[in-house]
Amino acid sequence: MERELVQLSKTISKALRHTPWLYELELDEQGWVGLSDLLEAIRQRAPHWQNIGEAEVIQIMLKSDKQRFEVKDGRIRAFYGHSIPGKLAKEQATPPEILYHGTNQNALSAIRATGLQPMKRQYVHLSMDETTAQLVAGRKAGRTIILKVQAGQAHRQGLKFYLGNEMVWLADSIPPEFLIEADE
Ligand code: HQG
Repeated sequence: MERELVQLSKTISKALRHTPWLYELELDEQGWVGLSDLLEAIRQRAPHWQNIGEAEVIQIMLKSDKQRFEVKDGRIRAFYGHSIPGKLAKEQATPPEILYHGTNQNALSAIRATGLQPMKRQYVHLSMDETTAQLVAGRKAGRTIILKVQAGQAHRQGLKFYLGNEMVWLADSIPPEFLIEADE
């Protein structure tokens, strides 16, 4: 994706996941804001964004490697990744038997002790396949660690799982007994 669109995508992520108040936006309990309100806020952000419209947002959604945003009925929201205070309501669902989490060596001993925690975000993020987990882990410094998450078993024992997008599942936390280190 062109640099300009990547920059725009990052700004939209900030507005919809982390600091909507800096854009004078208020997310509803499922994370939606009016698309025109978002566009207005972005246009005011920088002179070269004065003509940004729905077309550019759609372009980002089509061209991006990840499905980050959802547009529906004149509204837009981020599928996952939120850090704002006030946990958003996500749709509960039955996860696949196995999910994956990509992390790094530095986090491993804490994860072994306390399980996967959401840290700065609202939810723990889990990947549908190992390749995606590798990409997630690759964003961080340190040796990559891929954890297999026994999601089916955890769900049967009462843990809640939520839909992010087609590749990302969410959970409140994952206790260590449901985690398998890949080379075990
Ligand atoms: C680690 C990106 C210590 C966890 C990605 C991770 C994803 C712990 C880090 C999405 C821990 C949090 C989210 C514990 C977990 N002690 N560290 N108990 N439990 N951790 O960035 O999952 O490009 O908040 O392993 O692709 O890496 O933004 O979460 O390393 O889908 O659209 O704490 O963000 O998508 O890091 O990534 P993050 P994540 P976007």
